[in-house]
Amino acid sequence: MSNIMPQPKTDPIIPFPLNVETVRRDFPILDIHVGEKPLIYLDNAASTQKPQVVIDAIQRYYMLQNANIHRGVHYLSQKATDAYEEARRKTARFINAESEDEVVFVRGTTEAINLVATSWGSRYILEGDEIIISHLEHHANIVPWQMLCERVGAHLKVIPINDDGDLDLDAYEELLSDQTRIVAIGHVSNAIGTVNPIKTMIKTAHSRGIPVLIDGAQSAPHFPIDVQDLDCDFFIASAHKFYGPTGIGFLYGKAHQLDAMPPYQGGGDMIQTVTLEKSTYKKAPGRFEAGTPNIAGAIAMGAAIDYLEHIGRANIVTYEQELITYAKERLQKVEGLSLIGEPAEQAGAVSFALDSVHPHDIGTILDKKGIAVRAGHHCAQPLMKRLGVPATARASFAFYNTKEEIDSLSVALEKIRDLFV
Ligand code: C6P
Repeated sequence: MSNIMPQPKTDPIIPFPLNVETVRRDFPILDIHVGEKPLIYLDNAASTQKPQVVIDAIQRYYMLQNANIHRGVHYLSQKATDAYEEARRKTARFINAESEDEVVFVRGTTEAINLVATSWGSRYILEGDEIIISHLEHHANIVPWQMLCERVGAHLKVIPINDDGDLDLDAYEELLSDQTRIVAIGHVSNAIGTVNPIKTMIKTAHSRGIPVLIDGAQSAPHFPIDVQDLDCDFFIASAHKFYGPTGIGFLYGKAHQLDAMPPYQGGGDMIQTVTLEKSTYKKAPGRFEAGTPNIAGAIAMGAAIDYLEHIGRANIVTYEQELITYAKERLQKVEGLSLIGEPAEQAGAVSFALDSVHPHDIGTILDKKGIAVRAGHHCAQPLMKRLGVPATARASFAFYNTKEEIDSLSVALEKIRDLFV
């Protein structure tokens, strides 16, 4: 295993080697058929399926715990508050944060990056300052920074990539300047699966006193994350990509960063006192959670975290690496297929083109065969432009996928090519 692939050393338990047939039974949706065909779900980078324990957690919440939190003295409110705060402790454990106060619940990755760009940005970014992102980013890690730059007259600098889809680290070092205020990079590319050497990149930025935000939307589902070991200032992920529900995710921020940031939104629950003249705010994380949050979502995200720990993060890394290696080998045997991006370290997703067949046609025909992939620009238009393609077809994997499913995908692609050539 490589030196930049995060190692599973923080796992509390490694219960058994991953048995995919047993694991699949935890996901009721994997039994459905699309028309006559059994579902083959290879769109996990967009959103993963949910195990029964997560579905149960949502149902249990509404059947037995439902009430608003942090407000009531009654039984249900206290129960809901306890469960919500327990989910915060689980999330802190999931990423090895020093304290649960460093975990803010948000709607997902997009909201978290907007929160930092708006709140942290309003405190620290001035005209002429520079923000560094990379050419691999998802729009969620581009647009909020562009909006901030437009607001204050700052500049966005972009780390280039090579033709394989790896970051140019020499160019990164050259981009760091006395004007750089923050580096915001994805851990794993959603479009082509590049695993970036973020630990080294964080160290380099920190040696110049520059904080680093990591978009972990595509790494949290695949690797154990240790924010203390990474030493990142912010780490962000969406629960729906790691087997939890939609509409919930987390923003990790180092305590000193969060405490220095003004609130993002104002309203109930985020205040200490309100008069008609002035309000004072709670400390983090409360000051960033205005209004009634997604209580059921947070609790169910906690259930997803428990589930991942039960499967064993080390098991997941080992199994998924085998799967992606197999996928690349097998897909390359399909005549006319070319992989888009061949990064040194790859996780989660494989993008490809098939002769002159449009990716949307690939996606539509595969769907008729029960195979779900994503076709398009994957919310990474600058990356598509850099790679010289308008769109790609993308297969993305979870630990419930099998080599047999990859074989079925490959056979289906061979047939699609025959149709068009
Ligand atoms: N990528 C994909 O199919 P939200 O939508 O807020 O949960 O996540 C946004 C996001 C941010 N960063 C990265 C690296 C991502 O991959 C995503 C979501 C999905 O690739 C939907 S576009």
